[in-house]
Amino acid sequence: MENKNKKTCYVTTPIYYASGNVHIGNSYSTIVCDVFARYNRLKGIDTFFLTGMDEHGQKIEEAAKKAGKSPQEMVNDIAKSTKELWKNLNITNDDFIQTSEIRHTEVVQQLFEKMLKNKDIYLGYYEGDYCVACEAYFTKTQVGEECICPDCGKPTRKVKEESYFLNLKKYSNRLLKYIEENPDFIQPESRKNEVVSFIEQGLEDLCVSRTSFKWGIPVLSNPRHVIYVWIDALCNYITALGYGSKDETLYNKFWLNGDEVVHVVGKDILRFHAIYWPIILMALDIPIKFKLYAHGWVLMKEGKMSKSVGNIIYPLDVTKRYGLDPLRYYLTREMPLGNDCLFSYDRFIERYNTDLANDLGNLLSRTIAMINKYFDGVVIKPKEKSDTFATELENLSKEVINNYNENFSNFRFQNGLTEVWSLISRANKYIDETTPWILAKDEDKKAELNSVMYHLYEVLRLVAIMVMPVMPDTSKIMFEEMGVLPENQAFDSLEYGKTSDVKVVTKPIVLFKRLDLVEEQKYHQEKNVAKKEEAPTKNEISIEDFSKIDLRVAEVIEASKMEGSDKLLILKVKIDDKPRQIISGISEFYAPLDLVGKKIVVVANLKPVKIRGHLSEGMILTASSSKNSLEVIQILKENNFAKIS
Ligand code: ME8
Repeated sequence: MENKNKKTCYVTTPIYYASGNVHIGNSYSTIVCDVFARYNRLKGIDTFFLTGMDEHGQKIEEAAKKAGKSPQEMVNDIAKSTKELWKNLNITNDDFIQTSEIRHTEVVQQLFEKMLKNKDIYLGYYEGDYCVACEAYFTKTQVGEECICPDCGKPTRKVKEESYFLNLKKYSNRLLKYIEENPDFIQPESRKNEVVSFIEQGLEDLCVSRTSFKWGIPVLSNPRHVIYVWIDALCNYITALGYGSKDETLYNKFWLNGDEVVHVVGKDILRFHAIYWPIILMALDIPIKFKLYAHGWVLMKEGKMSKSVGNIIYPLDVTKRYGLDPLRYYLTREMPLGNDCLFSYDRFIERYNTDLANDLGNLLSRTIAMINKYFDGVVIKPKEKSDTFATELENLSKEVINNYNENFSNFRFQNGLTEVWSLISRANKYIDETTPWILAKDEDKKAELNSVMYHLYEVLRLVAIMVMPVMPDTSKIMFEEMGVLPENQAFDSLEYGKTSDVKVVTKPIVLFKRLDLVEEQKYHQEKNVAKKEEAPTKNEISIEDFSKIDLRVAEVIEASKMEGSDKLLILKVKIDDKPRQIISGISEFYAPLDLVGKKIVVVANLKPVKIRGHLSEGMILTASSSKNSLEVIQILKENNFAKIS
């Protein structure tokens, strides 16, 4: 339900790791938050929109060392370029927090001390496997014999250190009760169920300090320890509002007494926000004011974007060629709340041509051209009653406005935009039904023709208002082209029939120039080849090194997905008629059935290991192809089971 009494809104993005360039995946989180913030502001709701950078941790310390900079220098450089990027993407954040800022670090130290004092945090020992890339500890079962991180696939490190622990167990029942009593706390529903079953399996106390590196916030009473990066990071949502500082005005207004607090997170970090963050707040006796919107991932056809596959798309790659609003539109239109969406240039161009160039762009240019041709650019509000088609259009507008508001206030932008486009389509159909070019031939039909122009104009005006949060520049151009009076551009004029007499521009511009799919495909292919050529090869190895590898042809007999893993497949293969099992991280690139019956190449003398409890006796050879995908190397010749190395 839309909360009509809402007066304030606080919306936050995840704070991004300061370890590299922000790609279209992270930009998605920021763009949807911007859409939400703009929408709320346009509705007259006092809105505070926060984003920022997560700057501490071993990964960042190591990246800085590699770059020959101090960690502080490196994170400042990255924060600077990220701020610049958000400006380029028309992001309207009210603040940008860096977790290395004193306004944050000092408060986090105090909060940690408070939890220590209240015995919610205690000192103990941690022994286990640690993944630097994910900044997380894993159990033996999770990393297997091979000590591989179950999340990112990189090797983990053995560590034993004195650590502080956050008592999660103490709060797990209270948290479950909170989730039950607040049905909209975690959205969408499917994600909430995941969280509940995770808590029900039993929470282990969380290790919340490190002694193995320095780049973090020191524990005030024991500075040998730095505070675990997730406690540090999560607290940004309140430190940025001045909580614990001399001036808590923003905290009081937007959190404590605020009407709506929304944390937008990717599904990968839901657990941290849905379990650790509310427990930290309970321990600190701060009210849990927020709700969570967990969105899916922007995926490439090969799976997730990754540097090693070479399929990362940066937002400026897209906006430099196609403009900003088409990217903002594509991302908000394609991603249903909670699910993943695919980014491909083919799909992007299809949406651009269909929705923007054909449906919206044409409706605007045709309407303006007709108003000029038949009425010298002037639109006059008709006095007589509307015809049946117009009544239908008017009724649909009312319905669309309601549904749009309902969807946009609940973060369902895809549905909201689908509604808007249904109105655009109806208006295009209205032109065909009313045939203005025939009406124009009959002097007696002048009033009827004027009415048709008026109705088209009104639909376009409403559309320009509704797309404002998503495509602010486009909406501005539409208002200019149509000569919409300032008072009729505002959200409270989102009502059919507000326009009196106006004049449109003489010559309409092309809002979105149609793209040639073949030409664009050629452009991206050439760009990809150039990118590939730039990619550095790994260090050289000698022929002796290579000859140690025993490569064999194997036939895949069975293949299945490993339960609980997005990446791993379990393959049963036959080498010289002897069966073997091999675990391979190719699930994002191949469906199991694609592989059965294929002859492939296997490293046969790799030491057997257990991966997530499954024995793996070898490795399947794959290579990256020019299409940025990972491909299994396949044998063409039939019945060839000879050793090939
Ligand atoms: O996790 N599609 O930072 P991070 C959609 N610092 N969204 C994506 C995405 C993709 N392909 N890839 C990333 C962190 N994201 C922590 C957060 S918050 C207190 C600390 C988005 O730089 C998504 O929202 O890895 C994900 O949760 C966020 O970027 C993670 O960014």
